[in-house]
Amino acid sequence: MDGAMSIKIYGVPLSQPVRAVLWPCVIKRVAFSFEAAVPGMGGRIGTKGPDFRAKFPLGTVPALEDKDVHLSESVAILSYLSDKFSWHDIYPTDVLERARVHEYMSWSHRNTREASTRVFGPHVRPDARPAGTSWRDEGLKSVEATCKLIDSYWLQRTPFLAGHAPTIADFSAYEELAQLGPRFGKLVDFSSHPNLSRWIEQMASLPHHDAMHASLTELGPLDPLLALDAKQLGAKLGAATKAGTAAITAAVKAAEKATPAPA
Ligand SMILES: N[C@@H](CCC(=O)N[C@@H](CS)C(=O)NCC(=O)O)C(=O)O
Repeated sequence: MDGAMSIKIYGVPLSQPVRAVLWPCVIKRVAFSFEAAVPGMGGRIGTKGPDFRAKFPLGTVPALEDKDVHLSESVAILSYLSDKFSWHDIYPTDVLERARVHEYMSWSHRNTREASTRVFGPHVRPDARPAGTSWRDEGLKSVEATCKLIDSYWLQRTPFLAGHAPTIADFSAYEELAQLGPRFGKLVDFSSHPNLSRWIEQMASLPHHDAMHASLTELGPLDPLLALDAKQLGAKLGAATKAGTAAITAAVKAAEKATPAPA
């Protein structure tokens, strides 16, 4: 394993930016502990609780603690870890390739991210559900526009978003989009976007994919969640979180035991 066990990553497996950080960490076999921090909750393990806010005033997950370093925001965390551990393949040092990573990631905040804020989130968090019925169709329209642009711009030019191999941009984008697709939430069909469809399959074939997405597999299709009452939804989210956390913890342990990857 790479690095001392001083690194703690806070979050829950159903959070997209949390998975975008955890997945490369498991692939790269960095030693870390996965600490529960539940978005929107107070108390000892909630992002609104005083302990979490004292360390991470931005109040979001993922959050990283590395001895006296406290860092929020998935892009900042991924670039910190990549530079710290010299993960030059997933965070290229080539000036243009790195600029392409940042081009995508800067754009994604008001575009790809809406797959979660406007579609996934309201399915799993009634408190984040806008009034009326149009939110879903409007959200899905924005996801369609995002898919179209990713397909015809970045993925038309190169097999992955910033070049010929996956970078932190690809991990981030996959986590936002795949959760809605045929493998998991079953709300979006990517088949009219050939480059995006090919890319989704390539990302899904990366190591530890299934373990990192066990929470989504357990959650199942998103549509039926809208018919659940608060207790039923809570039970479903609890089961997904439990399955996801167990699979991620097992993947971290398995990676610890694996022979070191070539540098
Ligand atoms: N731009 C942030 C987004 C983080 C974010 O929105 N995380 C959500 C969970 S997916 C969260 O922590 N929300 C806190 C809350 O709802 O109170 C990143 O990439 O880290």
